[in-house]
Amino acid sequence: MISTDTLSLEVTYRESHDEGSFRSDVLHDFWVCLISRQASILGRKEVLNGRAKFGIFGDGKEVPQVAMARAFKKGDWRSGYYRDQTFMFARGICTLEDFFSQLFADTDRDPFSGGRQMNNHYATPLVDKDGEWLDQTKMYNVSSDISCTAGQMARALGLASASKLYRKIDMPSHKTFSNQGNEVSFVTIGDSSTSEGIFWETMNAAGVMRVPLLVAVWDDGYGISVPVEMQTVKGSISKALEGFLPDGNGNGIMIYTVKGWDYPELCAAFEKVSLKVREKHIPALIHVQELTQPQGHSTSGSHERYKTPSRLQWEKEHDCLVKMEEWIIRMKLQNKMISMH
Ligand SMILES: Cc1ncc(C[n+]2csc(CCOP(=O)(O)OP(=O)(O)O)c2C)c(N)n1
Ligand SMILES: [Mg+2]
Repeated sequence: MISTDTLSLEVTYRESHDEGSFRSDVLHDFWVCLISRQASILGRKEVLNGRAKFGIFGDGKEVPQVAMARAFKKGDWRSGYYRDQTFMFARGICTLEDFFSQLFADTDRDPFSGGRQMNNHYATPLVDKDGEWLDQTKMYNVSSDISCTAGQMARALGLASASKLYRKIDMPSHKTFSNQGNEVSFVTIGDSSTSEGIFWETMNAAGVMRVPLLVAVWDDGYGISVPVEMQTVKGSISKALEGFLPDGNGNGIMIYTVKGWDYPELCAAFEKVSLKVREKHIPALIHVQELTQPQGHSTSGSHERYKTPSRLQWEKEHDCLVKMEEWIIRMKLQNKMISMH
């Protein structure tokens, strides 16, 4: 276990930032992204130096996650997978100490699974220490992550269905579970995991049942070593899903595409789409494209072995932190920032 003294920087989303200026919001988000990247880099080192058994990290997926965190309100649910540390930092549900405690399987300090889960597997409690229900309408809720890819889909659908029922049926004794169905169930999934059966079953059921489900696909072009063209029809999940687009009566799934390095577009997309999902209970999918894996898939391999030199170069240039920094400078929003990546 590394000393927590060196990790006292708690990455906590400050509620006051909602009212703050655009500039300080942007710089705050960028700061969270930079801290998160350093956590990924340090995490990999800890594993390769033999101090932790395995690591899988969210590097290359930071920017869309600060955007998603802005749209994620108290009462909402996230059901996701192992890339989401930046979202967790941004929403203040995970500190660096929590993050590394789970990496080191620390049974006393890992708040998500007591050292039982792989790293980057999150959860929030449903009950207090006396076994009484917590008020989920006042919390940022995370259903327990599991390692089988796409397994998060069915749970996200169940949570979205619950909100639909709570809007339809008034249950005064259940006020701590739902604010009259005004929650959004956010689910994150990788591009290659969208090939799994449960992804398609969930999309179909969500469209049929018209539930408040928002699917975010983190598309980094690979499922470990398999490129997306060999995994997804037409090489694009948003293209493959075109038949799901809503008809004139709002039956179907709203589908949007956005580049994973485009901070202002990502913020706008998550804000606008989540508002529609929340109000109208029409499910949506945001296909977040052109993401990267600066350190490869996990600590069990090196992507230099299967990605071409030109792909590796493209990833360097399209790293979402590089792109966000370029945009900050173009917009003249920078402070005395120290580039950490
Ligand atoms: C059901 C299941 N099959 C296979 C695996 C092994 N596995 C872990 S991650 C992964 C690739 C996932 O790729 P993608 O969905 O694109 O997410 P990324 O890691 O690229 O963000 C695979 C095949 C698994 N964990 N669960
Ligand atoms: Mg992928």
